[in-house]
Amino acid sequence: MKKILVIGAAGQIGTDLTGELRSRHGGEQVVASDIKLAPEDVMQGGPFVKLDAMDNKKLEKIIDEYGITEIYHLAAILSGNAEKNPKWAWDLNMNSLFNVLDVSRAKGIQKIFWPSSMGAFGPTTPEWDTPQVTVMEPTTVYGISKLAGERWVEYYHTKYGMDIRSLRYPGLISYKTEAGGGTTDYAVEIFYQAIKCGKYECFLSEDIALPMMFMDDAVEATIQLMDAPSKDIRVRSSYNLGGISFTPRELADEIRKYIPELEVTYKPDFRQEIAESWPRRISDDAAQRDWGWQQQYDLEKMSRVMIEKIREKMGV
Ligand code: NAD
Ligand code: AKB
Repeated sequence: MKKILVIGAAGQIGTDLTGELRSRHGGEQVVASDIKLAPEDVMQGGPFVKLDAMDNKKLEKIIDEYGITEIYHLAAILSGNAEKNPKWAWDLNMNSLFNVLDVSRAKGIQKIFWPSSMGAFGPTTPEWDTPQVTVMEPTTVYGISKLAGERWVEYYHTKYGMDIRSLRYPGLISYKTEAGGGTTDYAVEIFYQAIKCGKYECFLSEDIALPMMFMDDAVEATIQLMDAPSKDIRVRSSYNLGGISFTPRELADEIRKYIPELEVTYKPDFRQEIAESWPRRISDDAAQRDWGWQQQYDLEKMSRVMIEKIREKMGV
């Protein structure tokens, strides 16, 4: 029987993904782990263990103790935080991946999920409808670590026959857990600020389009990729996911349909340069072709659910 370990389960993706995996496989089948304690529902919904993803001995112990067969390795330092401390981010992003790959190889783990990002692209990548295979010259430490990670997961698959699967997520938008220090965080923060006080100061310019995705789509894509027959997985680095492309101004206009008084000011900081180095819109033709990927949320549907759920959460 499948027994799953989620590493980084307290984060933005981890909280949603752990919940969904538990509802599909049963709470006891999914062990959540993180270096810090997770939100209440993750702590209560099944086993939780403290784990530093760099600690190979503890990882081995957890795999043995729980009979783990699959690992979702989500722990990482995101783009904005990584630029503040590049060596630390490189160390965690790369060495936690090596740790998971090497321990998994030794323990015969059947399947691994590790996320890449649109951050693996760079300023020389075609910025509109970015294809699956293209120029990749990232200029951020985060992007460099994701591109290197993509090459390594393909290497471990080719050399050691390991079943590792990966997605290049766009910026993810969700209401359960705050975004974790990335360049696309504005698209989560703006909803909270709009509902809380009707004002938001955006750290990107109003006209920079970026690919984004609602969390339900991202979780569905992740599970669909992991459930696909191995013969259908033809990309062993990381699959593009397209998402929805919009600018901060377009998102603000959409939110104003619910909160007409919303005032947004724009004060671009160091993250503007990161955003400018990423694609404007990404093609996920390969994911559609290989394992039938179809996203469900557009800007309108995503914004409606975000407003409704955050209002509910804040009791407004
Ligand atoms: P997050 O920052 O919200 O969560 C990461 C989690 O990892 C945190 O709970 C943190 O406590 C944990 N962590 C940090 N160091 C750890 C360590 N040493 N050991 C164990 N846990 C540790 O990030 P997220 O948004 O949930 O992203 C998860 C993954 O998805 C990352 O690899 C990220 O690069 C990738 N990704 C995220 C997005 C996005 O928009 N959220 C987009 C593209 C890719
Ligand atoms: C970030 O902005 O760093 C992340 C990502 C797109 O990888 N949200």
